[in-house]
Amino acid sequence: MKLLAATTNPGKLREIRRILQPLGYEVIEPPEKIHVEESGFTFLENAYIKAKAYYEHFSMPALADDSGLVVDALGGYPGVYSSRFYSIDFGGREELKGSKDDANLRKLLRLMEGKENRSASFVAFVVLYMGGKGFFSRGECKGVIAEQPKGEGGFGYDPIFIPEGFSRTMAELSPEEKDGISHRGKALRALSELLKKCEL
Ligand code: ITT
Repeated sequence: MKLLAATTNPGKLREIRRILQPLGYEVIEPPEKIHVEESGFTFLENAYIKAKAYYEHFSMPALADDSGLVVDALGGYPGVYSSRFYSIDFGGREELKGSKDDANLRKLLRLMEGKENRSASFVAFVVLYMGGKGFFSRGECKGVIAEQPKGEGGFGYDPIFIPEGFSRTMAELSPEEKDGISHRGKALRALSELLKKCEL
């Protein structure tokens, strides 16, 4: 089955491909960027909005992932604001020196200074939309926020997230290790099971 990856994030695209290809899906990169207003208040709403927008623009089954880091000591932030956390009012804006990912990490570490409870979860909702029909699933990976960034792998908040059962950050894990425990890995494998049951 051919699926269009409804994302502009190259880190996500790489992982969606890596996880779904061995399960028999061909993951297509969008031929052009489209702008989609993520106006939802939940991961599921935003994933649905993106999948539907790509389906309507490119006329093929579209798979969206809306995900983020949910930090307990910050009342669930950055959550749905994960990709633009540096720029929102909550906790004060962070200056954009270097990449967005760096600014997001700096802001999160600043807000976590002195916090004893460092527990957090990566959460992903994935939606496959194929016109009239849609399927979704969810995946979660629990862990803690590290004191300092470490590692070169992955993307986004990976250098400051230590998954449960590990003493390394997500950015220090091999791609196979990350996919085996990640929110995205869990959500996509669950979606694949669902599609099999529906004989799709
Ligand atoms: P698209 O909407 O185009 O897919 P995006 O990056 O804006 O790209 P989201 O709105 O879903 O996607 O934001 C997800 C953000 O959450 C992402 O930019 C990272 O900052 C963070 N994130 C999600 N999954 C992650 C992962 O596996 N490792 C590290 N950070 C992750």
